[in-house]
Amino acid sequence: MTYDLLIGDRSYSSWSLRGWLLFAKFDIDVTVHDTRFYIPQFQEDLKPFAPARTVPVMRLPEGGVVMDSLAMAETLAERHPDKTYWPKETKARALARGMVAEMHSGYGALRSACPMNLRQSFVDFPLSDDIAADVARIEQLWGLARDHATDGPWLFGEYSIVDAFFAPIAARLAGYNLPVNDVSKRYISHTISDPTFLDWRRRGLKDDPQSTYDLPYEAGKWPGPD
Ligand SMILES: N[C@@H](CCC(=O)N[C@@H](CS)C(=O)NCC(=O)O)C(=O)O
Repeated sequence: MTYDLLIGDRSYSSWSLRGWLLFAKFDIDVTVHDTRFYIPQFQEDLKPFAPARTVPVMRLPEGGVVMDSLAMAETLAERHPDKTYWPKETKARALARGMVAEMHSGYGALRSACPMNLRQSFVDFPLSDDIAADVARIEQLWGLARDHATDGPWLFGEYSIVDAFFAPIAARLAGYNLPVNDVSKRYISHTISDPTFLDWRRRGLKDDPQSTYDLPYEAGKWPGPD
């Protein structure tokens, strides 16, 4: 028996990407169930995962539903102590938990103006002060994380929950062509070139696009590898 995971549109569902990375990057067996937004079937697909109302949501192999990406992350970390879901070192782990919590509840300006869209970039997206403030805060935290990093290219060196949670942020910074410093550029490039991310993105490209995510900016090619 494996976990079951329900996810939404791979090109657009940032929370689904986070939830899926929690399995894919840590080599945890899972049966993935796909649904799509803006179709009546979405509500039907959610029913076996009651009481969840959003994706991602997972079911434990023994039964029991865990909704919400943050609850999923904590549950998987608790159930798989052999995997380095959180950084091992105490101070790094404290910062990592705070970063994930802040990501989960924060960066509203960036998230609402720049919905994740892995199909294309927006070359002339206008940067507002609110979005610039979110980006500055994210870069501050990424810099602090790198100060704690062990060997490795991820925020704390080795891949952790923090990287799963910031992957869609990295994709937004790249896709909306937002100005970032060199540390961020390297991290973003690493994130959107990672084979696991590429696998997710390629599968999403096979779906029909959702016009809801069209925005009135000049569209360009996706900035990462295909
Ligand atoms: N706090 C939730 C957010 C989940 C969420 O908003 N999911 C979106 C997709 S990215 C969704 O299911 N939207 C469909 C709806 O609200 O009907 C989490 O961390 O999992």
